Amino acid sequence: MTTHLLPDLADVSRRGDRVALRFGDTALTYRELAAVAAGTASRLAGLRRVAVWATPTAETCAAVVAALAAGVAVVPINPKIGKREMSHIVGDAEPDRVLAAPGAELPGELAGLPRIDVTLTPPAQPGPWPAEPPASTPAFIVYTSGTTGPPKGVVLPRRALTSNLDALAEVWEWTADDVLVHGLPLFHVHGLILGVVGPLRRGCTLHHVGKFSTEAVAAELAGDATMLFGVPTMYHRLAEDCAADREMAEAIGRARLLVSGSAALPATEHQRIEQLTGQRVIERYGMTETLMNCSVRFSGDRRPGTVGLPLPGVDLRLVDDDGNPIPEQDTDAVGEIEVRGPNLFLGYLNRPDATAEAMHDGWFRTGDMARRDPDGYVRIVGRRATDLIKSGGYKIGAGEIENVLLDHPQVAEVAVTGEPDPDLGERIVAWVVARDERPSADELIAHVAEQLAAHKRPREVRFLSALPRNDMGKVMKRALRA
Ligand code: MLC
Ligand code: AMP
Repeated sequence: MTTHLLPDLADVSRRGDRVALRFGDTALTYRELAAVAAGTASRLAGLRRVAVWATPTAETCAAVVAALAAGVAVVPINPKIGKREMSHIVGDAEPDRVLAAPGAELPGELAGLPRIDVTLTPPAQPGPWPAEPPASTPAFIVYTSGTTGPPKGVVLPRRALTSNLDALAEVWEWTADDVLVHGLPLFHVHGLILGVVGPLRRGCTLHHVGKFSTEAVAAELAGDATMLFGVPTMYHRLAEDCAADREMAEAIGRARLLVSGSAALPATEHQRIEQLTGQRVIERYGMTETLMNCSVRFSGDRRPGTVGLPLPGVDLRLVDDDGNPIPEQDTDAVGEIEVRGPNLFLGYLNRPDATAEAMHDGWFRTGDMARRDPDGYVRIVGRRATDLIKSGGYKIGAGEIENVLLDHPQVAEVAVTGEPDPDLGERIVAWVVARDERPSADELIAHVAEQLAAHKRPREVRFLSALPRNDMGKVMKRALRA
């Protein structure tokens, strides 16, 4: 028997008339989505990978489902991507086609690829759903920032999706009766794999609000939505607005499940949401390379500041600085999290060196530091690399921004750091030593905005006469932050 990645789309006799997706006024049932996707899938047969212009729309979901049906890997593209990232991704992934909504204007190299417009009109005679590809077939190539250099393409096989989404369903008691709401972007694991493939695999309904707003998600939870997915910045904004709006707090309180991830949810925020809405947020911990590793169970103790237990099927250990495993009973020790299981990626595209470096005796090195509570709950306490910034739930490599700023003719030296921010978790700060003529902060921010995605722009630029360096000449970023 084949296990389909998307059983309710492969066989619409199961739940065909149920709404699969709703974006604003646009809704598609399982039957309609299956017909639209099968039509596009027939045009993708035999291709290796396709880029998808990942606007928050039903067309993006239809394009992704079509590629998954055809067994063709999806490279989701942030529609606010900058020029430099675009050149890198198109050159590195070499997509055979680009899939986009009709009328969407594609920039740069993407516009040069053969294009397939994805419409929501089902073909007159929808073809059959293609046979299920092997579980090891790449499903997605998601680009993620490292500490230095351009983003790396994380190749995720179908088995990572099926095993991980089923593990989440088990621990969250997530069923076809749920209605998920979120306003996450559709070019990362959180919004796209958990937030779109997740509900479609469960046979439940997704209501996507387009651009996130507290009002939009509250309106859905006041209606028939049962679950909310968000990053801590979204929960921070919900807490702020619920404090001023009783009706909003009541709407959020009606949810069956509020899930936070992609960055640490501060314990104070967890407690504030509980006080305002009566709901305790469930925190889960994941990564592009591993999908989800840990979560608090639906029926478990929702303690603030922890990401709960490893998911079924995921092996997790903490290792010390020498790479030796720390015994589970040692609840004082802090170590790096390493994981193993069917949830892992296949490797970084075209980067066997980086893939090998990320592995340790068959375990994936996450770079996240944690300790364990006596009952095994994992508490993330920090990150190994100071050059990785998490802002609004986006991972941003300091080196990528530094390289762009160094290309500016008036920048002599630069260091980029993340500073604590009550809304974004961390905000990007650029420390700049100017040449003879000092550019304005706005000019430098605009320079970054042209080359990189919008969320990689520094929020602040601070000018210095010299950067603090150690005896080796290396910039001491901790001294800057202090
Ligand atoms: C940014 N902007 C600036 C600026 N920096 N404008 C002027 N000067 C600057 N320095 C602009 C942006 O272009 C945007 O414009 C607006 O300001 C806000 O930028 P933003 O960074 O997008 O923030 P905001 O719109 O406030 O959105 C907050 C947010 C968003 C939480 C909605 O950060 C978000 O969607 N985060 C989700 C990230 C995510 O999905 N991560 C998952 C990774 S997967 P405009 O025009 O757009 O308003 C992963 C694995 C796992 O981590 O475990 O899940
Ligand atoms: P990304 O590479 O964008 O997938 O980001 C993955 C990183 O996000 C992880 O390595 C963690 O540092 C961070 N992260 C994700 N979820 C959590 C969480 N619940 N708590 C703390 N950090 C998290």
